[in-house]
Amino acid sequence: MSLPKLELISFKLCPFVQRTVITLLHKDVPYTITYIDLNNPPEWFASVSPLGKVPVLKVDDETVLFESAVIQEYVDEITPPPLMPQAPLTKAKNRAWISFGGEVVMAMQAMVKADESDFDAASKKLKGLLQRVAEVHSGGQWFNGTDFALIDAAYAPIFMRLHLIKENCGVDLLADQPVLAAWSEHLLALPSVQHAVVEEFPKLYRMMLKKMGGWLGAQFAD
Ligand SMILES: N[C@@H](CCC(=O)N[C@@H](CS)C(=O)NCC(=O)O)C(=O)O
Repeated sequence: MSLPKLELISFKLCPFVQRTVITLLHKDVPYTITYIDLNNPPEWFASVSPLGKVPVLKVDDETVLFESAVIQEYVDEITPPPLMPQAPLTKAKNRAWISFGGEVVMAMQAMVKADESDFDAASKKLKGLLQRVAEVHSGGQWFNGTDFALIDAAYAPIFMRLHLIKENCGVDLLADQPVLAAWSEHLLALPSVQHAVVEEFPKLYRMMLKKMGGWLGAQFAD
């Protein structure tokens, strides 16, 4: 089956873009990537992206797809065998928890922005969400057990950031979560996860956190 031409509009620091790149890499799908600066987007971006957000996937220069979970599923469906579980209930559960992953990302963003006095509350909120994820995780290598799925790709960007925070600030958000810590290790060992960000990602992430002016950013060495 011939594949359409795929162009992904990306921002180097976006965890939602990263979900889609992991899916593309994991399935070995040819694509091009166009980086924009979300803080200073090019004029054409507003007309291409209905919500003004990345990721956006342009298919055959014509159709624009947005929302990372939708892009993940589209890429998965045009490149069988599927990474999304096919049993209706498992599929629905995976979709629900992929969506929940978006809330985890938001809580993580709030935590990295928090100043010293708000940090505890923000990190507790994030830990509470992570606890909910741990409760529905299979306890195996991947979310559903033995098979890597789209949901694993969806959570990897979160773990990549939590890992950088742990390495640089000594704050381990997974300290009380052995199942998630093991999941994180498996995910971060995958080439598709490692190559889903630009080489300078750790530096860019550190710079972004420092620019945000929160307590965590101040813990990173200059
Ligand atoms: N629900 C969206 C979230 C995407 C999103 O929030 N992207 C951020 C960057 S990480 C963005 O483009 N923000 C620009 C804005 O909100 O103006 C998805 O899953 O694709």
